[in-house]
Amino acid sequence: MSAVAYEVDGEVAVLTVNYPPVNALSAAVRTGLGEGIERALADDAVKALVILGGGKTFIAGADITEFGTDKSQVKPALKDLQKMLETSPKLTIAAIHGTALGGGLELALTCHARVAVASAKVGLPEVNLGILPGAGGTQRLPRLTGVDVAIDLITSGKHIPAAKARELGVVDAIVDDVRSGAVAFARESLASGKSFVAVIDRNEKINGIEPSVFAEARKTVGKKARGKIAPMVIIDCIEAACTLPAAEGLAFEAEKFQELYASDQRGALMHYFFAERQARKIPGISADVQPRKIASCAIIGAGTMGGGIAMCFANAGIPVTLLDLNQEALDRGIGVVRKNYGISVSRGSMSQDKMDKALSLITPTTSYDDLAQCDIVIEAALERMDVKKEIFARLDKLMKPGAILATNTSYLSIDEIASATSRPGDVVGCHFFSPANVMKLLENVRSAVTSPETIVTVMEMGKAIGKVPVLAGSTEGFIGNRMLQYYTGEAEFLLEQGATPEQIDRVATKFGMAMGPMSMRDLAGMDMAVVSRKGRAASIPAGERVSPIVERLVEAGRFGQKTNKGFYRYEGREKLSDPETMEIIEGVSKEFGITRREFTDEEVEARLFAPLVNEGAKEIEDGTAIRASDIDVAWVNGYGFPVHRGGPMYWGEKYGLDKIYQMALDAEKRNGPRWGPGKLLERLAKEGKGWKDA
Ligand code: T1G
Repeated sequence: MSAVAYEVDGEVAVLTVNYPPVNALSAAVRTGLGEGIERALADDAVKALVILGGGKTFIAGADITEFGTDKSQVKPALKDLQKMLETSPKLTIAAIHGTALGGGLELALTCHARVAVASAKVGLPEVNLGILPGAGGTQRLPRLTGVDVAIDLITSGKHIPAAKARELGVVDAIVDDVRSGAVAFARESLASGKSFVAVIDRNEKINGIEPSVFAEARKTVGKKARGKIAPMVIIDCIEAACTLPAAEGLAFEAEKFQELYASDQRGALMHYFFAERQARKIPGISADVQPRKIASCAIIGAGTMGGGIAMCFANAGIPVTLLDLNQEALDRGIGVVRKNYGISVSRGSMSQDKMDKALSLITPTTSYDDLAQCDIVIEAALERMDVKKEIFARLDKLMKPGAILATNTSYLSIDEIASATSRPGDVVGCHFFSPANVMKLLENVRSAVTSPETIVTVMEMGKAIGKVPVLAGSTEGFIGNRMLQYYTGEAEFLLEQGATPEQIDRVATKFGMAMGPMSMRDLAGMDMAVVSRKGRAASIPAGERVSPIVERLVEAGRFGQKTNKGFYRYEGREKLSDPETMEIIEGVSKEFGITRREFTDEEVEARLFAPLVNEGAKEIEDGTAIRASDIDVAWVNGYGFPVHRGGPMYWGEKYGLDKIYQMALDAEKRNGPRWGPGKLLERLAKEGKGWKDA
């Protein structure tokens, strides 16, 4: 059966793509479309063609799963279909619902017109895969929207709603029903004898563009790109659209597409695309385990985390009851939420009525009784086991049967917290990352007895509130923080041995991290780090040590940004080096009899990131992480690891697991037993294998 259904409705041929889940332009779809278009063009009774997506969406792009396979070479190619449509003597209409993305939108741009239902979205998100719209997107979109909008849309990959697309001229009409609206649009256009100019032949918006427009764009986009190469090449292509004849512009784009396709970044970004979706698949839980409905949420603790988590649910339209026993803390918490929303509104990233609606969904209370009927309660109180067990014992008695009892703890044992209740199967960790309303990662943490239904529920919930969920086992620090201690620990050892905070942070940010480890310490506040390190001192084996640099800085009153000095000195937003920091660091080197030396940036980079890979391998070994790619998803979304390097495990495999293994042996000698390699890494390194063989 063809992947494209063909029907004739009066004088209009309707081609419906049926290739779930997203009607990607697979070989089957391209074949079906080619046959359908030829059939319509050959039928004299047919005066117009409508191309439609069956199921939930229009065409969401080329079929990424076919990339690099023979199927991607099967004719007709997308460009052949585009040529048939763009030169068609008969009217061609793209009828859009769901999302028209990438090659899907590029196909639509070669139709004479595009109609969409109001809920539809369009976009060219290829940049997120490390490539660019290689079927004319960089040449046709600017001809409709103008250069500035096209640069913003294509370098960001964002999806825009149908109304905005209509305003920009990407869509010609908004219709109520995608199919009948498109057929009616075709009939009206035929009846009125309306003529359409092919998008590729419209030049009024790309003529006479000053070169400074592109120079300016390279500056602004370059800052946000943080080492990604595709955005800059996209600007080159859009500039070519403005400076070259159409055919040459298309050829230029095709050449640049191939260059990007061959890049390491494309490999890493495609790895990440599938990794994020794979993370939602939990082995051992059958597909018929249904998630419980989460239509209401309770949060305990109106501090920074509790308020941020409340915003996540309110933004998703889920009513939240926010509890704090202390009215003043509750008022402060609600005040912070209101301020955060206000900032979004003033920045234009949120409308006033969206803010008002979200705020109306958050109900503050000081009474536990108000939580009883909520579908999930998330505890975001003090990071102390005794406090958490007391709260969970109380929730156990209070919450309705079937409610999910979740804790936002960042490293405490879920099993132990669950032991305070009579329903341990309903207890789970839902670890959000600060600021919770911004950071995408939701680290769901299961105990040994968390039920499959509870797991499926919080994984679905994560996606529903716009997070990227990853499931972790409950070892100390779960997936992310357990690895983080080795990254920050090695950074501090490097400081003792001769590196400087400036060098370490420069190497980390050049690698693509959102922020270097020393700056991260200053932002988070080192006084807090000293408290939690005291709490975890028991887990440091005898004979091993942690660098005391952080403690020494705190003793000197250098907590970080909150005291205007930490590793750096802060004057307003200015971050400055401070000789006092080096005195403290050199004092520690002396105290431990360490002779300081110079480090190359390459050595600092390897020393910073290799321990992440080593500990990640141990997490796969002990089941804390289901798969290496889950660790990549956690670090990209929770710790600012550069997505164009695929994640720490992807990077480590490319760097060479044999080299990582050797570095772990060296670190073991230097820092102690916890730093040595695990059995899995040793096996993979010695066998020359990768994570798929884990
Ligand atoms: N090709 C193949 N499979 C795809 C796919 C695609 N383009 N998009 C999604 N899937 C799979 C996905 O792996 C998952 O599979 C299932 O569909 C549901 O996805 C020539 C060269 C469309 C907004 O980048 O943004 O066109 O895990 O969980 O949340 O210039 O999927 O179920 O087995 O994400 O409802 C450009 C990428 C391609 C769009 C739907 N297009 N996809 O979101 O579902 S390159 C894209 C998305 C290109 C041209 C270039 C989202 C979505 P499984 P999902 P969702």
